[in-house]
Amino acid sequence: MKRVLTIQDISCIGKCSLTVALPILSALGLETAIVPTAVLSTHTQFPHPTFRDLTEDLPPIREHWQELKFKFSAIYTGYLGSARQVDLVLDYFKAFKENGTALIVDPAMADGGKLYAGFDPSFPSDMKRLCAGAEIILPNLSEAALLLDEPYPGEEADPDTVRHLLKGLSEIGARYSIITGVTHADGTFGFSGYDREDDRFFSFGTPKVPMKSHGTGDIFASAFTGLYVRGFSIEEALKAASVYTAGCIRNSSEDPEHVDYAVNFEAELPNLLRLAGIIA
Ligand code: PXL
Repeated sequence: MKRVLTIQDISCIGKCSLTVALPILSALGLETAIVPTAVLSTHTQFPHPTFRDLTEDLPPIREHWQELKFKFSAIYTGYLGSARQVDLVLDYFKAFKENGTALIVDPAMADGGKLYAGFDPSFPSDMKRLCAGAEIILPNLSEAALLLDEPYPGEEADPDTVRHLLKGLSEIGARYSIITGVTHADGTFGFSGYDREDDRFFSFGTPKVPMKSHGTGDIFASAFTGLYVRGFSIEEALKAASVYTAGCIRNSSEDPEHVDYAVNFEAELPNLLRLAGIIA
């Protein structure tokens, strides 16, 4: 069984970060190692979450695993709380990167043009250092603009602006830059990407469901990571992750009991397993 490491916070209620990454990667048949960076009572879309910082646990966990010679097919990082955590995560990249270890960074820090509550305005420049060490980065439009210190282009950024942002992101260093939450010219909603080595743009979308939702970036990044590690090409993994994420949003929009702080990713796990070819 392939082993994936994911490093991000635990929001005890909120259906984001580790509480979606772990079930999604496990459902995809991958051994999932976790490094929790912090424990919050809820995600930061709720007022006044508690926050227990676990920064000082990062080095000893890494050192223990190095002694035990653990290997990982991928390291996938999400929400991180500070510049120091970025440096400590870069130490994980250095310690465990081998031929074939995919380094995937979702620079989860903003939405709607604004940094999440609690972040220092200097944090995007720290997250940029982590992106420079990755092979694949998955920012949304807000995060892409912040990483490049450019103005937020709005939810419906035009294709030229998206391509401009992708080119800028590619100069940070990752081979693949993917912007999520893009509305395409035909009205579909999905991602746009750029492969720096092949100088190639690509994009994909599904019919837009008019519902504002949280945690969908984490669902997308987790499903993408799992499908990619299972052997899907980058583009096929991105497309299937996009179809799954859109299904989660649609499921919630049709569920009269859906919560307003997250989407029904659980109900759509069978669909993810079908997309992965695990079940018929
Ligand atoms: O879904 C991204 C995310 C992850 N972790 C925490 C968050 C958020 C988004 O608000 O607050 C703690």
